[in-house]
Amino acid sequence: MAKKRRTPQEATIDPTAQEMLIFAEGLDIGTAFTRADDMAACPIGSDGMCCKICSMGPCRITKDGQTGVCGATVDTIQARNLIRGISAGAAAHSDHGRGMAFTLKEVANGEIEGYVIRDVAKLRTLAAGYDIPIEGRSPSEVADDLADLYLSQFGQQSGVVITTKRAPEQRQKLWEKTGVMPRGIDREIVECLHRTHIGDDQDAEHILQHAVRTAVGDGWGGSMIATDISDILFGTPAPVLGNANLGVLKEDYVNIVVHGHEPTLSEMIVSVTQYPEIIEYAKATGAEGINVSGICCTANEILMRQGIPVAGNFLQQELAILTGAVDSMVVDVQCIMQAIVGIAKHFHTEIVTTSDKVKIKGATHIQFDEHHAIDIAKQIVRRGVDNYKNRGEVQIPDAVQQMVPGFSHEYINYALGGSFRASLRPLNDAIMSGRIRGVAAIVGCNNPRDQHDYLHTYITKELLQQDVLIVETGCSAIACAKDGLMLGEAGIDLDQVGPGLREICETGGIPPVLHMGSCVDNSRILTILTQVVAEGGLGDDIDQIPALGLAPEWMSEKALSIGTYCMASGAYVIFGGSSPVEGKPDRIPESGIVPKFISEGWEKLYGGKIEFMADPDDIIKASLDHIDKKRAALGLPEYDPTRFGQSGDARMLAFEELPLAEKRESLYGVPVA
Ligand code: NFS
Repeated sequence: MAKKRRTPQEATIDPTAQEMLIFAEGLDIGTAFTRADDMAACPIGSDGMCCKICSMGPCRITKDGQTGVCGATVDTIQARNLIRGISAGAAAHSDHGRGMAFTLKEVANGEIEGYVIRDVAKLRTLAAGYDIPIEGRSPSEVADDLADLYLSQFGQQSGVVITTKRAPEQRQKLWEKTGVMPRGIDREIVECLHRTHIGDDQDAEHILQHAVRTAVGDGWGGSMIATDISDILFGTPAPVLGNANLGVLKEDYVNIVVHGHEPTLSEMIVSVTQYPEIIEYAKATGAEGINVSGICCTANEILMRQGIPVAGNFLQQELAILTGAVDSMVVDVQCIMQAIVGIAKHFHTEIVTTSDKVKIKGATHIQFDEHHAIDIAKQIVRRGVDNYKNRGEVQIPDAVQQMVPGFSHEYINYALGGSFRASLRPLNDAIMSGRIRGVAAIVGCNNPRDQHDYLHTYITKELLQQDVLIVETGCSAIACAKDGLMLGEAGIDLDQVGPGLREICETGGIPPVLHMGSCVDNSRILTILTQVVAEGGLGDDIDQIPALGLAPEWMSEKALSIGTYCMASGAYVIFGGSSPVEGKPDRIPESGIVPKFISEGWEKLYGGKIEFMADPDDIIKASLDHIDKKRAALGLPEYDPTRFGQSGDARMLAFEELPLAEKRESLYGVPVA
């Protein structure tokens, strides 16, 4: 029997998404929301208790004591399923990093058009950190060496992935001791597949140890390399004004939506849409111009650096097409639903695939090649312009939210410390005094099995009121941007944030929720945590900081890899929803081994742990308990919001309201007539 479908209001909290879901229903067009309603998740697979790695199966464990045909126990099966997910996530991030490293190499050698080294200072700082000579050398020479060094990390067979040296020293020692220091980024991913082939590693803890090693190679390797090089080539983000939600689509303009993850093509598309000849070309068709916007992490990449508007997060890719206003949706890699091609058939939208790794049947493929980046970007944009005339009726929701993204770790240092003493000292001090109770990184996807954006925004708002500073990336960041939480004003609104956090937001002129970028940019969060440790006063390793990571609406394997490397770095990580290795411990006790191991077992080894929680209030409580526990362990004062909120703008505003005589008295200390 088909499950009951949710109403649009039950499916999403975003009014633009609700509007488009009602519109879709009227046209009898299905979306991820309705498909999720119509298809119940497989109960055995969703507990991680189905093994299909060989053709003796698939084997499904439904009873206590049962094993696979080969004799694999349920914990082995769960561990294998989990590590395969983690390795796929690590592969996706790291392959993105590899692509960036190739681009840097080609830019350094003058082999490709359109790209330049935009952040020479970051290039030199990073290179110097690896003992690459920088004095008296051109940026191209330095970049060539850095690209070689980074490229070698993927195929390295032995030794240590060099970027892990950027972790706190204690952490590196711990990884060495526990045998999870990655040797080469690719090597660990390949080994995941080897170990999980039939007849290999059959000890759940041993399998999962390698999952940790692989994930560290992602966060402190592939992802970090991706972020470093994106900053070098496209600029290190600093705050810009941006806009978010489906209302950024413009009725009178050619709308080109870029979707996926890599900045390489989208940056070129943004660039060519500013060429006079291309603008003229668009105007000749009767459009006012060209409007580029983004979905998912490609959106985050160009938003962070150029303020290009975000049309929406993961669950809005289909909804953008439903507006009828998207002339071209240009996709690269990752998080692209096959369903967009089917939806596009109801409208004039052309889906253009561009990566040699991603083709979708029914889409137009225009192979992107960096050697001809400008020409190909122009070709893609012109096609979008040509398609404008085929538009039918449009229905663009009238909702746009302003936001201020662009909080790279470099900028956060500057925002807190000023240009001459860029430093995280004020952040550490604020945590130590209790003005900031702790820090939560809220990251990750949307999942149509949850109410779209609800968990991201609800948990964020509740933690803000408890003086928890929030940093975000990925689709979580887009959810909170749409909800107005990424504006300076949000930081001074006492209904939104606690009194201590408000003082910090006022002083730094920052929003209470800091957009730190795309999902590979979670590596920025690792860097900040390392700098917090180095700054002093909050312990000597990441696991001592009153901080944690949350992925409330996760769905992708990349999220599993992110959660695992954050855990390995010492963080408590809470995923929302159900665990992919939930098991049925009440009926099948052995299926509780893996869930317990990734929580308590990993905590003993790494100081971080992974848990899955369905109830948002449980997530909030666990987060605050964790922060308070870490504060107590550091000997910091207990969190007490009544001590704060009297400084800065609050005091000024109260002063403004005083009668004149009292104002004078408060200024001069004695009554003044
Ligand atoms: Ni992250 Fe970014 Fe979004 Fe999830 Fe997909 S876009 S890389 S995986 S869905 S946050």
